[in-house]
Amino acid sequence: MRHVKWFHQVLTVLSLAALAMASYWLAERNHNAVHAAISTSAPKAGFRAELKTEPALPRAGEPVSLSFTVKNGKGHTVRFLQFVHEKPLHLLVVSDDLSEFYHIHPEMQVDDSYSVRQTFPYGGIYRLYADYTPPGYGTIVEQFELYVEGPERPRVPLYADSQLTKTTGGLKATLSSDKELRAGEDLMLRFKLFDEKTDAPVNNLQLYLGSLAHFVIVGEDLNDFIHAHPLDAGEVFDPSQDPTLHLHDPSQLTKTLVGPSPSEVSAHVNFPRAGLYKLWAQFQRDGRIIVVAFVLKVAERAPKTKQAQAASAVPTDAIRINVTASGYEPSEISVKRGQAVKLAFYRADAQNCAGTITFPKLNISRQLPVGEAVVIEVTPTETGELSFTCGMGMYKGTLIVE
Ligand SMILES: [Cu+2]
Repeated sequence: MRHVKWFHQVLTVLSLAALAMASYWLAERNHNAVHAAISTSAPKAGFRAELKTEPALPRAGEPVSLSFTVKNGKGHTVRFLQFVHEKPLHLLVVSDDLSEFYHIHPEMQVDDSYSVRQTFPYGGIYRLYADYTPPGYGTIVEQFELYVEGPERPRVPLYADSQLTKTTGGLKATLSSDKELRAGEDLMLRFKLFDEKTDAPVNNLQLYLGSLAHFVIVGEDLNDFIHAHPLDAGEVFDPSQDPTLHLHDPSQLTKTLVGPSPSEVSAHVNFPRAGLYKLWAQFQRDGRIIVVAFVLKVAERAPKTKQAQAASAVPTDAIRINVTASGYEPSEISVKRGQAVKLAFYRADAQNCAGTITFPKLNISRQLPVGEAVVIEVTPTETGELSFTCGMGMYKGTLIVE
């Protein structure tokens, strides 16, 4: 009899332990599921994108829906995102060793989210960069870390390329820079493109999402992200500008190049810090997207000369306007009609188009070198709004003249 009692006690203890372990396992699994996608960036201009994945815990080799819902500072869903480069949202995805790269486009859904299906080939950590533009605001890039369950592949170590000519997809690309690759410098990266077979300069590039190329650059710690585009695309036919065409479907509004393409494309880039960066250059040719990747080593910032220190100083009687990755801060300034006002634009880091400032109504256009305070003096003659924008009209600011 005593044995039976002892046996029951052991059984109870064992089943309690099993129960505890099962609930711990379940909690752990649920914990992982809920947190498969973690946002790694702060809200910008009050906007925040929420990422939901379906299934909640993505598995390698199985399709997963990535859904983004953009909310404004009041927590309201932003339904319509501005079409930039022909898409409302650009999603750049890299594996955490930077050996995998995807550039995909979530589309608007009936629930006002933006969703795209993706299949991750391997398990592990991926970094997602959601690049979107709320109407009337500058471009915002939010980062997410995504954990994918499943077999992982060996990590690919990151080494700087010793030679900067790569051949892929029938295209030979040579990368050069107008200056030594140094952090904080305004650099012009140039890509010379040749046909792999003939070695002749290419002349049949096509526009990809309205641009001759897309450059995506990610720093080795995954936090630094640059999405750059060539400034000049040559002569472009834009159906949305042709009044004889009554086209409303965005897919019919694709811009096309007129005539042969240039064989060189270049873009302004500024690396925020020293270290290794991987650059993916995307070109379109014969209807195919060709991705050429380079690993670049960026040197430390040049020590600031006395002259540079002086140039970066903002005069005491000027209004300082910081030019950052998400636009102008402040973006609205109240001024008095008939009174001269000094505006000191200071660009600490660079996004492509923020290198120029324009006051269209005043016919003012100035370059904004990184690290230099550029003072523009205006005397508004009329009350109302006086707008200023970046070179491509993506960043906007307003002088409220009273
Ligand atoms: Cu895109």
